[in-house]
Amino acid sequence: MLRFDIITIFPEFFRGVFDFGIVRRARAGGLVETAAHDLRTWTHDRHKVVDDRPFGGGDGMVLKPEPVFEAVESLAGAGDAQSLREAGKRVVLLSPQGRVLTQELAAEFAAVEHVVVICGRYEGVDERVAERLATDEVSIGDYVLSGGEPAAVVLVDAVTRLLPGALGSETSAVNESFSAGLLDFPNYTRPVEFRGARVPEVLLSGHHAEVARWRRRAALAKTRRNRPDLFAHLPLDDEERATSTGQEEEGNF
Ligand code: 6GU
Repeated sequence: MLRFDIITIFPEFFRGVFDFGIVRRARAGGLVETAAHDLRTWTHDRHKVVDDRPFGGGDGMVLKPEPVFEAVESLAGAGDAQSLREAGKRVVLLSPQGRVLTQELAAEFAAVEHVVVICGRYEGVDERVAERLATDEVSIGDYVLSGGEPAAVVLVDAVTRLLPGALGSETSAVNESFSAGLLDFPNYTRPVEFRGARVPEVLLSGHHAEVARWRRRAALAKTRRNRPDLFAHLPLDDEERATSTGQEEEGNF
């Protein structure tokens, strides 16, 4: 059982968001547990203040360290990053300054027992949280969100679907293909012709080896077109590299 504890100033954001699809089923099946906690719970002043002005000046407010440290210590126990990791726990600070979340990092989180997630807010979080409290500082991509809450939903989804038993066996192969740095092949279903666009003939042929060859080539062409960064790192033989020339777009391989 993996437990996610999410620390946020918007706990209501998470009401219902984990009640759908794979995550709902994983929760119902006891594979994962999620809880959202209001950061203001760990303040001690009348106005439950969680932020303050940045030293050195500048716009916006910074999340104060004290409530964040108290929240994490009450949920995960005290301890430095190393002892937390040794206990099978991670404390993840979500921020645009983090390491970008990959399938590999999601798999690391899927292998532990407890993930405490800190949702950054405002213009930032006191850096001592990243330096002295979090085991990981994670971003979900190169764009700016107003806060870490949508990123927490992404993290829980990406990790939960990797838990043993969360997916059917045929879907787990898809995820392996992305782990291998190649995008999934294009899929089609009925009708064979839709608004003048036909399903590639080979997929109707029943020739399994031909279908497999088409899918491999289509996946390579799509990866090359949409993700040249991934394509550049694929371990391809000369023929595969040469035949993924982008001329396959009409389904003629
Ligand atoms: Cl984790 N937080 C924020 N505020 N923006 C982001 C992000 C996280 N990941 C990408 N952009």
